[in-house]
Amino acid sequence: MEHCIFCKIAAGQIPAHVVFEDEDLLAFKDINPAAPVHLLVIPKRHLDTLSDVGAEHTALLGKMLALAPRLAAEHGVAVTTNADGKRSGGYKTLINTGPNGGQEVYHLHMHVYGGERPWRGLG
Ligand code: DGP
Repeated sequence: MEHCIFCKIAAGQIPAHVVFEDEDLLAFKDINPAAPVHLLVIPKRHLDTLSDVGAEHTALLGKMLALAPRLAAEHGVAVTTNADGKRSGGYKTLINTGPNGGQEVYHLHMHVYGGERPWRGLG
């Protein structure tokens, strides 16, 4: 997509702090972080929104979601459990879809938020 900012990031035409890349996906730091860790996971191939996802994208969506725990571990926000069984850490995954979903960039992306709360606008 010619005017899509995330397509341009995926193509290396504008800079981003990339934290993961493979043949299908790119993950990079959000330019306006709302949490100490705020990453975006995108498919390299353009899809406007989650509403454009069909059965043929099931594996791609699975890859996006499965990347979250890896990114969380690499950025120090994985869920950990102590000897008493008490959990700490953790992160939030979020896909905004359409105007009422708060989507601003129309290239499908999943937010991964983590770190010390409170997070701006996220409770
Ligand atoms: P959303 O509201 O879900 O569409 O969130 C879009 C996010 O994209 C928002 O948190 C800011 C981020 N963003 C917008 N433009 C850029 C950019 O050029 N580079 C990076 N790294 N992030 C961007």
